[in-house]
Amino acid sequence: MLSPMLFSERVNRARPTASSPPGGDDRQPPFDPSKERDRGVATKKRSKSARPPRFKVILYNDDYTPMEFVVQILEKLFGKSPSAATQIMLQIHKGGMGVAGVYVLEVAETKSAAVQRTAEERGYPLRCGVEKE
Ligand code: TYC
Repeated sequence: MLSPMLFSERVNRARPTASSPPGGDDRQPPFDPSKERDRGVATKKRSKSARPPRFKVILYNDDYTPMEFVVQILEKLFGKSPSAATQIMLQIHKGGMGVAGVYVLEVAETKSAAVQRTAEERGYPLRCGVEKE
């Protein structure tokens, strides 16, 4: 079976090379990627599959969860420094919600579940959710 031509091969073929017969009629017009669609060649950009969508893990404020516990969660589960964790906690406390971290979906959901479980174990009503970036 013929293997599909790589993008780079197309680029290289389209360029005249020293080995091309001089003045021969095998020369091709300059390579124009925007024309590729007409010839049915897949042109999907690599970057699309290389970067899956990201999801924010959101913490919500409440009146009962201790500030120190939220700071601990941000440090232990989200890898924040003590000062970053304190800033995020205060932002949630004053603004109602805040972003603990941004991850691919599976990681975001795992972290959110861990927050929920840890808070429940301690009897705190801390709520956590996942939102597409
Ligand atoms: N508002 C809480 C208090 O005054 C602290 C708190 C901060 C709770 C952030 C939840 O996600 C939260 N004890």
